[in-house]
Amino acid sequence: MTIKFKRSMLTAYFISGTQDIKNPDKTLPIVLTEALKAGITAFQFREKGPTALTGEAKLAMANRLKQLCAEYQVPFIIDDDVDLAQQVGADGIHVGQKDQKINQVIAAVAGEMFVGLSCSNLDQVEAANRLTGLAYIGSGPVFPTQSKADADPVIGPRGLTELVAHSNYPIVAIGGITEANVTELAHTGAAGSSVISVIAQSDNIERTVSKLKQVNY
Ligand code: TZP
Ligand code: MG
Repeated sequence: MTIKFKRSMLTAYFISGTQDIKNPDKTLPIVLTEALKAGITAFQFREKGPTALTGEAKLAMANRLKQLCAEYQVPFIIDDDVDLAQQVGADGIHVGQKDQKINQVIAAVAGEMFVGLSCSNLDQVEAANRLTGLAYIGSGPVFPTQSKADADPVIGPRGLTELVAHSNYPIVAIGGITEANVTELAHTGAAGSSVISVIAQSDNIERTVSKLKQVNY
């Protein structure tokens, strides 16, 4: 049984691949388990870069992470890999503007899982408004990020507010969000925040997740 999309899933959305775990004493399943215990509301498996798992190892990791999410009834989302998402029965798939065409992705997974799309400017949000079958949008980077080499220009909380105002879909903020600056997202109208490093490299995941969940959007 896949989990259906709800806006509240975007409140504290953790994104990670094995490349994002820098502490040699931790693994992605360990960090994810801590994050699930702390109350994250969604998880995206985003395996990228020169150390990325591939083939059977990526499949095995995806199955393990999906099982952990299922134990906490938290949606398991795969970044940019429709085949893998279908193989493991993911709850959602997330794609960027440079990934497989969004229309094709929506058609391929219709009725099977929900779809999220990255939009970093008004043109992209307006194009997304013309689609049917999209669940949510991810927008940013709101702040400078170390986690994505080819990130688009920083949009800031004001840019985020503008995109939210024009979007037909709930928007989750992304990029450079920390325990300190997440409060700047209050009153932007975003549905929540999505983060990599602030959880993947946290010294106290329980505290980090609770800070992310305190914001009054
Ligand atoms: N897309 C825009 S910024 C970003 C992605 C995937 C990276 C977010 O990572 P962090 O560590 O939360 O800044
Ligand atoms: Mg991508």
